[in-house]
Amino acid sequence: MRVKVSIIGAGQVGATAALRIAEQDLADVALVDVVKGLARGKALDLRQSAPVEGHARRIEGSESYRICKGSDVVVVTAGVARKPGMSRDDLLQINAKIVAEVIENVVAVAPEAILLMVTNPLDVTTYLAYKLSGFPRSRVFGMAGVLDTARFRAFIAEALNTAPEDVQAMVLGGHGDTMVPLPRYSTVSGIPITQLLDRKVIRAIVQRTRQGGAEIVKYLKTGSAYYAPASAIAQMVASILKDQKRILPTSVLLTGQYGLRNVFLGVPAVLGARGVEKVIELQLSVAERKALKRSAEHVRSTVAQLKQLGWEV
Ligand code: A3D
Repeated sequence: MRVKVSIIGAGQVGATAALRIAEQDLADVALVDVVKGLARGKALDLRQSAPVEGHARRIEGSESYRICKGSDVVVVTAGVARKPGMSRDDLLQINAKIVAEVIENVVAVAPEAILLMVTNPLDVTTYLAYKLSGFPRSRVFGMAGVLDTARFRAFIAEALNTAPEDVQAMVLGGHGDTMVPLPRYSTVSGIPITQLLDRKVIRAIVQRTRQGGAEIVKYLKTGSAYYAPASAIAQMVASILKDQKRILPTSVLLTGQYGLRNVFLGVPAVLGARGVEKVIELQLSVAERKALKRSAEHVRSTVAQLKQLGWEV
């Protein structure tokens, strides 16, 4: 049986995620974008790389959501990305409107799909998608933590001159400056990084991870990161479609875990065929718990802004 992933938004992140999903032979891909011809053109280009790349994935593009029918997973990347000097929250007003339109269309054609949100501000658009879709919490969640931990892992590997994939790490919290990288839960081939790097170096890496997105925006000027975000999307999609049950940091609706409820926040979650199958609760120090609470408050204040803008969510 063929599986299908729809990607809404055929921009930098969406198109690169389509490429990774097809080339990793994970699923057929349907790309949708509101800009006429964009998704069709990119899908056609991607299809023409198939003979050389050696996969037989079907890749379609359209302005119409009809091609999303029967999707197992829908990845939402539609929206505006940051420019230099902007925070992710600055995107709220415009991206909330886009996400609302997208969700209405997706629910109509793919009511059984799992929704993976990517549009920023991530934890807030995921909350909006959850409310508007009416889907259960296990089928609406957001990608951010896998990217944030990938950045953390890459910087640790560079500092130690070691293979990046041997570095495991954990980052909790909202996708923004209040994220909470956890050096205590970060290891290289099982060795805690606190035994390999001195405190000052770890502190600098934590800070660079927090600013990881902005550092790239500053260089690119006209947009934000997309290669690593697309890798993170593909990893989460793989865990779902192959029912791998990987434990990946995911923005999920908390229902009392970590002493928090009614807020989407990055926490370790088991991702499998049913979506979010379990949330893992880590033991946190007083400082870590406080930082996570601060992060939750930040996400809540952005949701409150959404309400002030007239959204009944
Ligand atoms: P970009 O290259 O501009 O692509 C966005 C695409 O969305 C464009 O092709 C638009 O035409 C399309 N679009 C806009 N409105 C609609 C609509 N109503 N329906 C369908 N398509 C529409 O941006 P990008 O791909 O670089 O980034 C996309 C989003 O992902 C932004 O909001 C980024 O901030 C966000 N992002 C999040 C992460 C996380 O880790 C959470 C990482 C990278 C990017």
